Amino acid sequence: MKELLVATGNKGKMNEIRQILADFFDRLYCLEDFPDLPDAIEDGLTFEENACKKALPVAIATGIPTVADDSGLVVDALEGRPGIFSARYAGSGSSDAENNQKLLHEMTGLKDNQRTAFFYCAVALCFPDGTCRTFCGTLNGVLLESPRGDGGFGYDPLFLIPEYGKTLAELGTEVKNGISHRGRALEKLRKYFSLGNGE
Ligand code: ITT
Repeated sequence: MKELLVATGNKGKMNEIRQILADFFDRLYCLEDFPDLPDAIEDGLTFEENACKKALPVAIATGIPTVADDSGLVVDALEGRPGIFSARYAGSGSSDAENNQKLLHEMTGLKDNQRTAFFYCAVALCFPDGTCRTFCGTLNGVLLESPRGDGGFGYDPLFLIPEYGKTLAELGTEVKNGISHRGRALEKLRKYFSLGNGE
């Protein structure tokens, strides 16, 4: 039986990951199935490092292969900020709305051609024996001056995909998963399992 635990406290991510992986595993667990696990300490310097820090202790504690996603928005004109600090850009415990507000403030006055950015996602797959692999994906876009759409989560309402003329919050989860940083990273993970690895 193919089992996987998805170690994230972010409901938006969990929804997307569930949609992408549900048909592939016999059982997908989430952190709520294991309420006594300690919180991850995300003090790594890269997305990959933080993804492993979230997944490895959980895999070891539960005995179940575990994935975690560390992701964020990388803005060219802000020298890569907010990057690995995307979830807490406006301060620890900040909401998506507060982070978006701060981003808009930092980007005030930037012209269209200075508003390019990409999302980066590192997915770590860790096993109870202590081994880990990572898979990454990116998605390019342009940041708008005001939010559009109410789907998705995080910075989605500001993130325009020029090819579609829509923000990620306007595209719907299925389309988003087909093109997103997270969708691409998880596609690589699916391929890894399809080749008979990790069983
Ligand atoms: P977990 O660590 O529990 O998984 P988190 O939200 O703290 O949840 P991260 O540390 O990886 O996760 O931070 C990711 C942040 O980057 C997230 O909170 C959003 O602000 C942003 N982000 C990542 N992927 C995104 C996406 O697909 N759409 C919009 N914003 C995204």
